[in-house]
Amino acid sequence: MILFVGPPGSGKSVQGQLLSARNGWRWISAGQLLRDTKDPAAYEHMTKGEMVDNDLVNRLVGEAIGRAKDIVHLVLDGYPRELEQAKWLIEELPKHERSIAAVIVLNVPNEEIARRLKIRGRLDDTDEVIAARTKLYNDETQPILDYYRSLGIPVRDVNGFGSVGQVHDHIQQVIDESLQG
Ligand code: B4P
Repeated sequence: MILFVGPPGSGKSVQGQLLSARNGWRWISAGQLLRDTKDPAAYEHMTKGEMVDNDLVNRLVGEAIGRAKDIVHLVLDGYPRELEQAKWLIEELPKHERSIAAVIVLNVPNEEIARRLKIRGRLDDTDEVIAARTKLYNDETQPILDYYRSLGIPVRDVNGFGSVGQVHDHIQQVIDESLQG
């Protein structure tokens, strides 16, 4: 399993889908799973840029991993978003006979993020909500990366600024190295 971590607008979903399509893997997006539930409570949190309850997110992610049992590699995008989720995943994966091969961290400057999300214009892409989501990302991500590093899981930074194709090529290269190594 490959994890995609990055601030809102960094291209996690775009790159996760591209990578999965190219390699015959499965893309699992926590945000998309949540939007698909049409759950009113989750929806309210998401439109404010807040984290949705762990119980719901964990259940959705666990079920999605379970449905992908015949797929060689999974690309998990937007999960974990806090340390508790990161620990839950480590406990959950052996039940599915999976492990984390690499964590890809997509780095993109704030001005570029603002530009991308303005173009996309999703309901949670207002200035105020983007600021809340970015703050949450900055507060919650480092402990997750430190935790995974402490377990010996490769955490690889990738420059997410550039064309979709350029970023994809870089990610593919980093993943090929991680899967070989
Ligand atoms: P997500 O759906 O994960 O939304 P996101 O962080 O904005 O990333 P997304 O993947 O959609 O955007 P991307 O960067 O690919 O989460 C939404 C909400 O769900 C969260 O705020 C939270 O409320 C909730 N949630 C999700 N996961 C949760 C969890 N684990 N626990 C609790 N709550 C959770 O792309 C953005 C835009 O950039 C796109 O329009 C794209 O076309 C463009 N783009 C991408 N790459 C580009 C490039 N190279 N150049 C130019 N534009 C590019």
